[in-house]
Amino acid sequence: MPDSAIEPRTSIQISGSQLLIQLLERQGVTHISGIPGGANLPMYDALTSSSIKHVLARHEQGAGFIAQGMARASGEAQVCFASSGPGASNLITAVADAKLDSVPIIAITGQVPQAMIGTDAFQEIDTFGLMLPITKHNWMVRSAEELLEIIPKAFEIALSGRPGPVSIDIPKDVQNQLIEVETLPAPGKRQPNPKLDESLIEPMLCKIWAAKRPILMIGGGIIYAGATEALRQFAEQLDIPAVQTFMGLGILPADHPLSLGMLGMHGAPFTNLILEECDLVIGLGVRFDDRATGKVTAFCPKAKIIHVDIDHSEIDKIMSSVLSIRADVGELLEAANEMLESSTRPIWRKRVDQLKQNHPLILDGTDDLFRPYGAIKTIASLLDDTVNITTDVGQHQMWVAQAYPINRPRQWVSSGGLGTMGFGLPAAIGMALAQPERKVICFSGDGSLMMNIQELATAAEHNLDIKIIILNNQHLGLVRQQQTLFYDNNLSSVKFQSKVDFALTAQAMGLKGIDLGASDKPIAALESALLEHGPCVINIPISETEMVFPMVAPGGANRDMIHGDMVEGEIAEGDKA
Ligand SMILES: Cc1ncc(C[n+]2csc(CCOP(=O)(O)OP(=O)(O)O)c2C)c(N)n1
Repeated sequence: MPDSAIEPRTSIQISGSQLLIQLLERQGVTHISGIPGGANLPMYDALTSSSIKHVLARHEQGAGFIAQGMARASGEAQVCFASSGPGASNLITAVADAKLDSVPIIAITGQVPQAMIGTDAFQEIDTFGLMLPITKHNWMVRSAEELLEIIPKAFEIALSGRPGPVSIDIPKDVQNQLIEVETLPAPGKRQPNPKLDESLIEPMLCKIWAAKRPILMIGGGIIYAGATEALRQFAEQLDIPAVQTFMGLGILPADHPLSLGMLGMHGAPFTNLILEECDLVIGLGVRFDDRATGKVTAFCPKAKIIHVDIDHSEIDKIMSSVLSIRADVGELLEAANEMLESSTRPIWRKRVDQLKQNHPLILDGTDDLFRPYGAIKTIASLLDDTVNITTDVGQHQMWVAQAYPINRPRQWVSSGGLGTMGFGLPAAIGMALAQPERKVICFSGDGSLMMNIQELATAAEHNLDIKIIILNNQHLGLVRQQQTLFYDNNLSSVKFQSKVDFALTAQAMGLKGIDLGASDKPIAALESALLEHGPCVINIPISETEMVFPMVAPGGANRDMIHGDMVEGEIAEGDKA
C-alpha cells in the first residue's frame, strides 16, 4: 500500500495503562505472568481487552521465574507484573537472579500515586531504589507520555549487548492519566553490537596456532549469541577440546568428541586436571565465575588467557588476559571461521584422552532408580533430546548437571549465578508456556520445591506438560554435605523433621502426584507418568547420605577436589571451615 493510502491515525484519549498494554502488544508480548493488587489495578483493567494472555502466578517470585523460563527458552524479553509494596519486593529475587544469569525480563510494578510517594503510604516501597543495583536499567515513570519512550527502550536495553533485566515502576496516577496519542513508537529491538575489531582476529588465531595445549572454555554467552554452530565449527577446525561452564551446558552435545563436560566445583576430575596442564585458555562468552575457576590464583596455572565477551566490564575482571576482544562471540567466531586453517593436535588430544581414561567422572549407582545417578539416567533413557530440563538448587542440581545428557542449547535452564532455591518449578512453567510442544522435566529437591510449591496450582491450571521429579532425601542435602565435609559432620538444621507427602500435596493442588517409593513397579510407573501429557509430581526417595562428588571446597583450588573415596583424614585441614 503506498504511503499516501495510509489513513492518518485519529488521535484518541487513552489511559496510561491502556497505552502500556498497547505498547506491550506491539512488542509481540504473548504472555504476562503476575499478580494484581491495589497499585496495578488499572493495568489489569486494560489487560482484559488485550490479546495478551495473563498467567496468574501464586506468588510474585513465581511470576518472575515464569517470565525467566519463557525468556531463557525463547531468547526474547518477557514481562512480569506485580503490585506495589510486597508485590514488588516479592519480585526482587527473580530479578536479581536474571541479572546474574543475563536473562532479559521486564518487571513492571504498580506504585502508589505520585502525590503519596514518600509518605509511607499503604503498600509503598522504594521499588526504584531496590531494583537499582539488580537491573541493567530502571525507571520510575512520571507521566503517561513517558511510556511512549520508556517501553520500547526497556526492550532495547534488556535485549541488547549482554541481556538482562530492567524494571519499570508506574505510579497509579500515571496509569490512570488520560492522554492523546497520535502515533505509537516503533517497537524496541535488540541493537546491533559494537563493530567487531577484525584486526584482532589474526593475532588471536596466531596465539591459538602457536599454543601446544589449548582449551576452549565456553559459556552462556555463546548460547545467548546463538553461536553454537559457529563454535562447533571453530573447535572442530582447530581440533581444540572444550570445557563448558554450568551456563554453557548444551553448547556441544554431551558425547561430542571435543566435549570435556563441565569444569569447576563439581566438574569431572579429568576436566579440572586438563586445565592444570593446558597452556592457553580461550574463554568465549564466560565470566570466570568462582564456581568454575575455584581459587583464582590456582586456576590454569600454566595457561595464558584469551577472553572474548560482549560485556567489557567482564574483561580482566577476574582473570588477566593476554588478548581480549569485546565482541558478540557469534560475530567473532563467524569472522574467525572464514580465516581458519584447520589444524590437528594429536599429542595434546592423546594426553587429554589419557587424563579422561585415568580420571573419569564416577557415577555411582546408575543401575538403581533410588540412587541419584540411577534416577537421572533412567529418566534420560526414557526420553529424548526434545525435552527441556530445569532444576532447583542443591545436590540434585549438580547431579543433573553431571549426569543428564544436555545436547542442545537452551535445553538446560538452571539458576547459575544466584543459585536460587525455588527456581525450578516456575521456570519450568515458563518454558512450557514458551514451547508447549516440548515436555519439561524439572529436577528438584524436597527443600527447593517447598520454596515455590504454590506454583503447582499454576501448572495444574494451565495443564502444562511438566514433570517435577523430587530427589527426596528429607534434608537440605547440599548443606548437609558441606556440614559433613567441612564442619566435622556437625549437622545443624538440615533435616526436615516432619515428612511432607508430595504426591498428596500435588493431588490437592489439582495435578497428578505419585510416589515411586510406594510403587510395586516403580520403573513402569515412572515411564507412564513421564510419557503421558500433563503436570505430574514424581517423588523418588533417596538416602540422605548420598553426596555429590567430586567437590572443590569453597575457596579451594580445583586441583584439590575431594573425591567420594577419600577418607576423613585426606580432606585438607585448610578445606575445613
Ligand atoms: C533461596 C535459597 N536459600 C538458601 C539457599 C542455600 N542452599 C543451597 S542448597 C540448599 C539445600 C537444598 O536442598 P534441596 O532442595 O532439598 O536439595 P538437595 O541438596 O537435597 O538435593 C540450601 C539451603 C539457597 N541456595 N537458596
